[in-house]
Amino acid sequence: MNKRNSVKMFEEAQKYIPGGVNSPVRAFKSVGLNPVFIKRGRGALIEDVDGNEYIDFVGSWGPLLLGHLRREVVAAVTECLEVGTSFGAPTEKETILAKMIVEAVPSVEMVRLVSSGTEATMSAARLARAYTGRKKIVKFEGCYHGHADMFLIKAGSGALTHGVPTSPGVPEETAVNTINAGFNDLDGIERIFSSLGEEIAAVIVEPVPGNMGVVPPGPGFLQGLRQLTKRHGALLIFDEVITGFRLSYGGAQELFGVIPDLTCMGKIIGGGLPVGAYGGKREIMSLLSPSGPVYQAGTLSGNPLAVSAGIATLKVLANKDLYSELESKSARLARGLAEAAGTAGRDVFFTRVGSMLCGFFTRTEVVNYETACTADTEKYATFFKKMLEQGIYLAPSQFEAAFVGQAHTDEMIDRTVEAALAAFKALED
Ligand code: HOZ
Repeated sequence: MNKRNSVKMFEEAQKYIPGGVNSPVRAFKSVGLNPVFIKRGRGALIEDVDGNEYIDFVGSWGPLLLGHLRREVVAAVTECLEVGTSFGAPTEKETILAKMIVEAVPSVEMVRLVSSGTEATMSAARLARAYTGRKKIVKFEGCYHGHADMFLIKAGSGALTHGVPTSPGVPEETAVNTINAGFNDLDGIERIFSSLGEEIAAVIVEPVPGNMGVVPPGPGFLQGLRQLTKRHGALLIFDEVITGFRLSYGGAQELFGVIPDLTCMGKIIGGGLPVGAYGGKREIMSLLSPSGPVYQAGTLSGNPLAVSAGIATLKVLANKDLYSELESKSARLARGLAEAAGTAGRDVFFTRVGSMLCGFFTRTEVVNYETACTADTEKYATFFKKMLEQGIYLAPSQFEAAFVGQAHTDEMIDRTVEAALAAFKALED
């Protein structure tokens, strides 16, 4: 496989951009390669700058549920480009998108649009602290809620991939107000509440963590969090930046029937353009400036381009048949991969919730951060490389999800399974 142009571009990028990438997860460092530079995408396919084509299971890390260059999204963005890209003043489209989110997501009565998932989570935490008058935030080891200081403690995603789950630069004074709990461990969190209950402003959780690989919540776990937080006067925040509009039109909260107080979103609601949002009960959201005293702002918040792409995407997703098609395609892929690993005699623990999948190179059942960390990352690196060589673009890290999208065809899924069989067979014991 020719990678000459990617190599050249990466060399140049490293001179001006730290590590040559603008977000660490894009580097192929943990799989021992240089990243491929992408030239274009269409549907579920991407092409690199050397003309190699790949079936894309990263989908820009989640936003592209409808694939690259989806017709309706391109049309909406093009139309917007012709009338103006940003005004720093309200536009009607912001209300249209906000209304669509309110109608879709069970917990959301009001929503504030921002520009990234990180902004959404850090603002939701501020709001929770203001509402409860308490300081401490409980999060789960291996969950990733963007890169605000308070969340970069035992975090997942690139932080875990690159071996620094707790980032230097986070002041101790900040860290003392973040409490880490074990995902899927209700007893542990009950203990935390019995000793610090009065001080906890909120529990924030990815209802289906997708940043330490994919880890399904065990039966009753999310329900238990809901009951505990209610009992102790703390808020429950769902970080649905990945799961929102992916696991169902109403997100993970609709799928699991658990309604948080606040919900953070991003990715899909921007249709591939930069966006974030947080929303929840009117009583809480009304505390936000200018209707209340809690400050949060942004020059490009709710910018017309991202909002247009988001509206176009949600309009397509509102056809709920799409979710059952996604489910059957994802099940086909999961089944095929498990059979391929079995045929090749490899120990891989597969997880899947809807169109989020992961294969952990371990015999251990993965239920939390600790068990996710039993995965053999070197084996994953070899597997990744062999898949890439066969034209399959997976996340360059064991601790990320593979995303199935609407543009993946059965033929592409079957081709991926065939490639995986060859890759599993080629792994050394
Ligand atoms: N949640 C994404 C990765 N797990 C974020 C993408 C990024 O950090 O660039």
